Amino acid sequence: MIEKIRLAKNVHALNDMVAQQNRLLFKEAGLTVVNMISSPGSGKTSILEALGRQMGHSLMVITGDIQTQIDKDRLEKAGALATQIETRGSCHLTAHMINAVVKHASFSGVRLLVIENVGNLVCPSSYDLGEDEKMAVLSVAEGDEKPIKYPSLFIRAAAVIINKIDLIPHVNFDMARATGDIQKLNGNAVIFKLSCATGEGIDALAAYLNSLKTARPG
Ligand SMILES: Nc1nc2c(ncn2[C@@H]2O[C@H](COP(=O)(O)OP(=O)(O)OP(=O)(O)O)[C@@H](O)[C@H]2O)c(=O)[nH]1
Ligand SMILES: [Mg+2]
Repeated sequence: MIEKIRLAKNVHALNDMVAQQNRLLFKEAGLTVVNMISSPGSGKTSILEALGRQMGHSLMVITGDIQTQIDKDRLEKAGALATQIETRGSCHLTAHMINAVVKHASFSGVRLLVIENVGNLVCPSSYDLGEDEKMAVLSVAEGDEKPIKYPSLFIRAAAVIINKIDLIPHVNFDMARATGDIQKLNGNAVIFKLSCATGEGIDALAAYLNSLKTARPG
C-alpha cells in the first residue's frame, strides 16, 4: 500500500516537471494555452470548430482521443491547425505526450493553442500539461448535478462552458442550480452559455480567449 502511494506521487512529480518545460516553451513562443476538459461528447470539438472558422491558422489544437483521427480531420476542415494524439487506452493526456508534439512544432502565426483532452470528466483535471488555464465544458444533456458530483475539474477550471443550451427545452436542466453549484465550488470561474447548433455565445467565448492574450504578463 505504501509503495502505491509513493509511485503515484512520483508519476505526478515527473509529469509536473515536464509540464514546466512545456510552459517555458509556450511562453517563449508567445502562446496562450488552454487545456479543455469534459465528458465525451459534450461538444469540445464542435466549439473548437466554431473558433477555427473565425481564427483559421492562428488557432492550433492538439486533440487527444483513445483512438482515431476523426477530431483532427474535423478541426482542419474548419480551418484550424490540428494534431491528433491517440493515447491507445489512456483516459487522459500527460505533459510528456504534449512535449513529444510541441518540442519540434512550428508555432509561426499561432496565437492560441487549445489542448482538447480525452473525453473524461475526472482524470484529466489532475494532470498539468503546462497550460495557462483549464477550461471545463458541460453540456446540458449531461444533467445539472454534474459539477457537484464531479467537482475536481470545476474547482480547477478558470472558465466553464455550458454547451448545447439549444437543447434546454428538451432536457431537464436547471441552469440556476448548475451555475450556483459551479460558483460555490469556484467563485472565480467565468461561465459561458453556448450553443454550437445556433452559434449563440461563440463570440463572447472568442473575445474572452482573445483577452487572455492581452492580460498575460511578459
Ligand atoms: N444540439 C447540439 N448539439 C451539439 C452542440 N455541440 C455539439 N453538439 C453535438 O454533440 C455531439 C458531440 O460533439 P463533439 O464536438 O464531437 O463532442 P466532443 O466533446 O468533442 O467529444 P469527444 O471528443 O468524443 O469527447 C455531436 O453530434 C455534435 O454535433 C450544441 O451546442 N447543440
Ligand atoms: Mg472531440
